[in-house]
Amino acid sequence: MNTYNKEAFVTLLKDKLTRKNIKHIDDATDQDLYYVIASIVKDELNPHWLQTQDKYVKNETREVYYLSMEFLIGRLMESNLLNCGLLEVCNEALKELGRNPEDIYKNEHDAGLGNGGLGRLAACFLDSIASLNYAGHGSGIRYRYGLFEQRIIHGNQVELPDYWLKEEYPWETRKTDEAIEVEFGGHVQMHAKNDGSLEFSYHDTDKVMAVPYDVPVVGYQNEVVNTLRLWSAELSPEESDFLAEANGQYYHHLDHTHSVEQISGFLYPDDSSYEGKELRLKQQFFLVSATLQGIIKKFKKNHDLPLSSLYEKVVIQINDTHPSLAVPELMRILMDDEGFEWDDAWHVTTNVIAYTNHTTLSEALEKWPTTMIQQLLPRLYMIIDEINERFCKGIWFDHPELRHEIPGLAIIADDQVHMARLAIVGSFSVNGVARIHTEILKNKEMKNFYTLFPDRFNNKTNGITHRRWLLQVNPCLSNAITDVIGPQWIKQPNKLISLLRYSNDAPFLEKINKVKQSNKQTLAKIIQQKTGVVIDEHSIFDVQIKRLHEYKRQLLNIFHVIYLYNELKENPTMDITPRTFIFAAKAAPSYHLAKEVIKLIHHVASIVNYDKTINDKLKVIFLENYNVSLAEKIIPAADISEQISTASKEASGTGNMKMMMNGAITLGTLDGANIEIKDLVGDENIFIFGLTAKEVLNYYQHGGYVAKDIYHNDDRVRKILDQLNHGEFGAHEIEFKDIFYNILYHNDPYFVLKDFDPYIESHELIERAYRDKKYWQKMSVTNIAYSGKFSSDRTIREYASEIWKLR
Ligand code: 26V
Repeated sequence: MNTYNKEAFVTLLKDKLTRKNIKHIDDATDQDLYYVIASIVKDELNPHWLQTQDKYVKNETREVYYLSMEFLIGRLMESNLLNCGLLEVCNEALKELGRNPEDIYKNEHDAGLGNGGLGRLAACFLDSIASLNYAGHGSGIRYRYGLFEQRIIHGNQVELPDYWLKEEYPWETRKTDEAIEVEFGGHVQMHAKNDGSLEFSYHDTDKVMAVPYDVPVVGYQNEVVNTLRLWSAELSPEESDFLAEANGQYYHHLDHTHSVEQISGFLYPDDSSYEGKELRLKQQFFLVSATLQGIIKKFKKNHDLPLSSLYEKVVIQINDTHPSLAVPELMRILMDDEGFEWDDAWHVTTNVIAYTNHTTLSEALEKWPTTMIQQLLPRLYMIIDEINERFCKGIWFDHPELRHEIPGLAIIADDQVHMARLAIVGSFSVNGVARIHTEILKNKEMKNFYTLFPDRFNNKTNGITHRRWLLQVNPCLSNAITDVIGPQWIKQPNKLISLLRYSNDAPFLEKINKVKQSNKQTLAKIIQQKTGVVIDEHSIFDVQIKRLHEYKRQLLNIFHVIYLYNELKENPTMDITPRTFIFAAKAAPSYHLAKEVIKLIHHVASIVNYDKTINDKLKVIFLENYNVSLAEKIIPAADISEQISTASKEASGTGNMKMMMNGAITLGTLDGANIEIKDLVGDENIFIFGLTAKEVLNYYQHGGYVAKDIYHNDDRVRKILDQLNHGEFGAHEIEFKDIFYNILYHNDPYFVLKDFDPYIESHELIERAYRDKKYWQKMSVTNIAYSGKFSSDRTIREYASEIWKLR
């Protein structure tokens, strides 16, 4: 893509600095340089951005729109530099100027427009779509506040607002001329037309402008630049004028402006339990309506085709049910604005929309109260009602064997709209995100829908972009790999498999080991800076980084730490390999038990880390404010990747893939994509323990598990729980009664005690394995070698060929 060498880049930097900042290089702050480099990158990519869009128009290319309430893109500078082919030269130039690239890149605010896995997946997908030369775009919301910033005060999580737009965000371009009006509320009038058909019009609606801000999505050195379009809510000029004219209404004006701007005000931070909050519903409709209207406008402009063939040129993938109002909204536009009959509109809609499910946790399933949709979106409610009527009638007549199942299938039931049901009925594809997850959807959670629509269901195992999660975050490992197998793996990650030939190659293993050691050293420094705790760089770095949820079982992890500590206290000379347990996790602000677990981890850390009698054999680290940038520092340094969810609960996981790709060994349950990792690397290159999904589901269905029995029979477990209950742990007197009660009196809903013993056993195996350096390094290389399958390039190819039908 580019032709700069170091000298030319230095000249360019200086030149830009003169023009933009009127400064000499020696006076430039890190921030000045950050913006100057961003401007160089934009000069480089903008022409390609325009060309890419022109090419799609000229070739009338079929395009995919990835609709998502979340895009957890993190920082873009390094990845844009990398994909433009400028990363190396820019780093060299900066070093030549005596500047540290990292200090400069960190001036970008980490864009946290997502909660966790689902939002990061969307970001990885965009990277792969562009890098594989597919025509695809993201569509989301430009939240003024991203996911809260986490601070820990006396072990407690405190949330601070994340005002990420405080400084200019260089990657976005406002497109005022492409703003779109979105209408809420009002009332619907029906008129009979001459031919007897009905016409619908809306009155007294609240109008909101959706203003797009476009962010470039740069393909890897292929001159493709796609678009991530983020919508911002503003008062429409018409409303503004109207309000301004109304005398004495100044405060009403302010108030109204405020309530409109609230729509893109903040990202909802709770990904664990669904709450029927009206503002969240407004956000969803805002995203969906603006996107669909925009798509149709563009279709009419660029194609000389009737709208009835929309599905030949456009496919819309909805990321979970959050954008599932796309189904009734597309119906509305086609019927009310474009004059389609129901059946024709339905044919188009159900051939355009495809739905991805990301969870089977019932607490997270979206169900909106009918009254709320009726009030906020009266016309959409009528359409949903009609879809439901037709769907239920269809079952009644065409599937009499399922008649008694209708209450569990109906889109509207118990005065609620079941969004997953709406999404399934209104789309042509329904996919899960890992093999086991899709099987659970087909055979359990969505069994009856699977009976009705067997061809609709399919699996697309998640992936991660190896460009960010290996090339960018672990350049030394990348170079070591390229040195032995050549650079083809960068464009074809499956080629990483050639590393198997080096899994016994002593010099290569030594090199890999050196890289890991140096990454661990770097992380140790960061840990010391952030927490003051000095850790042993040669200890096992045991990492669990993800949102805090009961089902992810950070509690099981910290119980094991307490157990080890208790053992060491009894036997201080015990010969164990030193361990560093590293946690990072945000809890939803209202998730009480999750916050208690954070507090417990800190409490354990405060005792273990300062207890001289255990000779620094154990350290517990909690890094606050987990986000993409922090993940980028931790992952290259991990030895053990903790993926210990209660089997059946973690749809896929993607952190598991990131750590595998960086040479960590998975310690995991047979859940999500862990199973597919195990199938590839084999039992001897992974540590698997615990209940299977089948066993878990069986316990839920038939009972038979009594947590108290384990408490009474296992001294190790009883000791830990009593320590929590009585505040006897260490010298401090902090109790964790809620955790204690949840386990013993709510019968340990996530099987922490049940899996405790096999978990301890696996840790013992790990300890032994780690002592044999060669053996460990071989495992590590084997994991890297097989990780190519988990590049999101593979995932996106599958979406493109099997669902999107892109060329
Ligand atoms: C749920 C909710 C519930 C209601 C309000 C707001 C909100 C926001 C986000 C979510 C997300 C729940 C689903 C989710 O994040 N699933 C995760 O998706 C990952 C990507 O497919 C997958 O790797 C994880 O296993 C899965 O938990």
